[in-house]
Formats: sequence, C-alpha cells, structure tokens
Amino acid sequence: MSITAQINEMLQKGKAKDVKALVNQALEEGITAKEILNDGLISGMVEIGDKFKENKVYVPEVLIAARAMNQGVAILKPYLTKEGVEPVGKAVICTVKGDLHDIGKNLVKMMMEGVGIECIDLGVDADGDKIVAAVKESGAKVVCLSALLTTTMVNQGEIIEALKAAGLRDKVKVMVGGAPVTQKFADEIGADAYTSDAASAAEVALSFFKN
Ligand code: B1M
Repeated sequence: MSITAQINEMLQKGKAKDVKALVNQALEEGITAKEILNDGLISGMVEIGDKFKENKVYVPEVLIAARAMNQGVAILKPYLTKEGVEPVGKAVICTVKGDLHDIGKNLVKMMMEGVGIECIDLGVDADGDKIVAAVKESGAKVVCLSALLTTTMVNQGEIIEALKAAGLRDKVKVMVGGAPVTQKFADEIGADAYTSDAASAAEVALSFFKN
C-alpha cells in the first residue's frame, strides 16, 4: 500500500499519532506536501464522508478523523506556505451561518496567509452582520465564504445581500467555495469568484489585491 493510502486509512480510523508519523515519513521520502494533502488527507476525509452518508460511521468517528486531519495539516503548513512573503492586504474569512465545518476554510486561510494575505478569521456560523462589522472595522478588500451544507450555501447569497444593504458591495470582492458550491451557484448569487480548492482560492484572492 502506498504511503498516501496508509495516511488515508489511518485518518479514517482517527489515528492522529499514526497520521502524523506517516506524514513526516512521506515528507522524508520526498513526496510533495500537495500530494500528501490531496491523496492522503483530503481523500481520507472524502471517503469517511461517503461512509457517513451510508451510515457506516457516525459523527464521533468523523470528528476524530477531522482531528487527525488537522494534525496532519499542521505538519504540512510550512511546506504549503512560503515564509517571509510581503503583506498584500486583508481578507475576512469564515464559514457561513448555520455551518460548523471549518477544515476547508482553515486550508483556504492557510494558503491565503502563505501568499501574504492577512486573514481576519470569523470562525464558523458567521452571519451578515458579523461580516459587515468585520469589513467596516478592518477595511478588508476581500470576503471569503465557505459552506459545506446544501442548506447553508444559500447563506453565502444572504451575506452578499447584507454587504449590499450596508453599502459595502462595491468595496469588496466576494469569493465563495465549499463542497456543494459551484460556479453556476456563485454566478446566481452574484459572487465575484468561485474556486474548487484552497490553493486556487489564494491565487484568485491575490489577483484581486494586485489588480
Ligand atoms: Co459534515 N457533512 N455534517 N461534519 N461532513 C458533510 C459536508 C456531508 C457531505 C457528509 C455526507 O453526508 N456525505 C454532509 C452534507 C450533506 C449536504 O448538505 N448535502 C454533512 C452533514 C449532513 C453534516 C451534519 C448535518 C451531520 C449531522 O449532524 N447529522 C452536521 C452539520 C453540522 C453543521 O455544520 N451545522 C455535520 C457535522 C460534521 C462534523 C462536525 C462531524 C465534521 C466537521 C468538523 C470540522 O470541520 N471541524 C464533519 C465533516 C468532517 C464532514 C465531511 C466528512 C468532511 C468535510 C471536510 O472537512 N472535508 C463531509 C463529507 C465531504 O465533504 N465529502 C461532511 C475536507 C475539506 C478539506 O474539504 O471543506 O470541501 P472542503 O474544502 C475543500 C473545498 O471545498 C475548498 O477547499 C478545500 C480543498 O482545498 N473550499 C473552498 C472550502 N471552502 C472554500 C472557500 C473558498 C474556496 C474554496 O473560497 C472562499
């Protein structure tokens, strides 16, 4: 079994210690951090998500796997982000109201910080009022909204409406993402950008600061 497949398996079992040891071993063997992230950690989370859907595992197992994921990502952080990059500007980032999933949002934040974007992280379950207040206070030029549930992705649109009502819509670029979100949905709610992964989110955000 490949080492990334072993990482996937240990992550699904929630064995954080083994995940950490295997991630370190994979790095020593010269496997790139990106491959470890995508083929080991993220693929393990996707598989456990499928088992969860089929009622083969339950919330506690998913939570333990998420903890193992976070510990693996922490080891990869220095490899995925560049040290000493010039600060380019500020972004407000969160998972939207009603939604507690933060692994993807944290990956986006990590990649954005890696290209020099200062992130004001509002955590999970953030509503329009909270985001409007954070944009006003920080002067952030980009707002990043993550949603993992089909029932909460609509709140990305509500946040855009809240920004409009506060007279801030033309002052910020709104980026959306998360597993159920698509380009079509992003267009429908009037977002400025949709990306399917964290690395592309950082690239697009950077382009907003440079243009
Ligand atoms: Co939940 N959950 N969960 N869950 N969970 C999903 C999302 C689900 C698809 C599982 C399934 O049924 N197969 C399903 C949603 C179904 C739907 O809406 N259609 C689901 C459900 C139903 C639920 C609960 C309702 C379960 C319950 O209580 N009965 C509940 C809801 C709680 C709530 O939010 N109110 C719930 C709870 C949980 C846990 C707390 C146990 C845990 C979250 C722990 C945490 O985040 N701290 C959890 C987890 C871990 C998952 C799965 C298994 C994995 C999610 C994940 O972290 N993926 C998930 C199954 C799945 O997604 N296949 C599932 C890895 C992560 C790296 O991917 O977040 O997609 P992701 O991020 C990607 C991209 O989407 C993108 O970048 C990342 C990759 O580079 N991205 C962006 C993300 N945000 C972006 C923003 C951007 C750009 C890109 O720009 C701003």
